[in-house]
Amino acid sequence: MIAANEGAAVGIAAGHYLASGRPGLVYLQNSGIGNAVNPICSLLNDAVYGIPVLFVIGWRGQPGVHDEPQHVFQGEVTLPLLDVLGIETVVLGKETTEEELAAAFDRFAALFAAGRSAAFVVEKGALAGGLTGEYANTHPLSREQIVNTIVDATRPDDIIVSTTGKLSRELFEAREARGQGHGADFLTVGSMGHSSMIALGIALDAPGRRVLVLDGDGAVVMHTGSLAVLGASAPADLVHVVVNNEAHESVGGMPTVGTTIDFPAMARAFGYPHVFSAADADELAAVLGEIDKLAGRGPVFVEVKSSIGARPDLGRPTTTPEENKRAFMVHVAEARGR
Ligand SMILES: Cc1ncc(C[n+]2csc(CCOP(=O)(O)OP(=O)(O)O)c2C)c(N)n1
Repeated sequence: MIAANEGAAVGIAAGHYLASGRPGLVYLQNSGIGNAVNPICSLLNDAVYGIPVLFVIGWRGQPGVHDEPQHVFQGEVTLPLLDVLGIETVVLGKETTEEELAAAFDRFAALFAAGRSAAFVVEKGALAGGLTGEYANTHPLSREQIVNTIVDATRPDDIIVSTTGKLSRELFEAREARGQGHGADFLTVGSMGHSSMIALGIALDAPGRRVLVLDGDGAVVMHTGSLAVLGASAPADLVHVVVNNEAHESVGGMPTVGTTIDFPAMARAFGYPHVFSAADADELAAVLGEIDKLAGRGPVFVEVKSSIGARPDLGRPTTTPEENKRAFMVHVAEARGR
């Protein structure tokens, strides 16, 4: 079962234990430990209910293994963090033997019997195989085409906040291809699900500036409550675009509940006064034209349906997050002074 976020997964596993007496297994990337901290401390811990869960945690940013900047610190603190959270860990690597694995399961079984949780922390490449499913839908536009179309429809003063995953990489490449520089874009390389709130913070402090959020369906599902706050805050020049490919494409394409959500109805319910949905290039062009006429009357919500996939040779930002922050702050300040 694919949860809305890692804390929600802990909730499902806890419910499973309460109903069956058997510990649930929660599989996550270490980026999501933060989302799980609250239910680990105040639900699972044996000072509270003592509900056992087996965590299987992918270790991005393991010290000594090169990884992207958003994984470096999280990778460094993964084992100490789990220790502080009272979760015993066993690291699984390519060299882990069957005997070591069996011993770990014995140890974990004893912990579970005592209402404690435990984690396998999985090094890169330790699990053979991988996901075999092929994920696809019938939407004609790729996420990269959508990003390029939106970039071409923006004005020099516009601010873009883009979501975690390949969308931000595609935005970076779109700017490179146009020789435009990257100052207008805040690439939310980590902090999945928070780009719309970063944009809200910017919009409240930079009134009159158009702020576009380029979000993902998985990211929106992860922290949907934020959209209610955005709708209620009513930033007049914020345009919230959700590229809905019905999948966590950036990390393997596993499905989200993007197919079952009526995003336009949701946005209306959350108080966005102008709501659109586009499923192909013509519809997207028409919607972007409409949005131009709505200056100062937002927030505007746009769902754009997207196929699942990315270019195999898609690059990564060649500037650091720190450089991105500095250039972005200059862009926001300069345009504010105009
Ligand atoms: C809290 C957290 N959990 C998991 C991840 C790993 N992760 C990075 S991108 C991504 C998928 C994002 O899905 P979506 O927003 O639908 O965008 P798509 O990749 O489909 O463009 C995931 C799960 C993360 N970075 N942070």
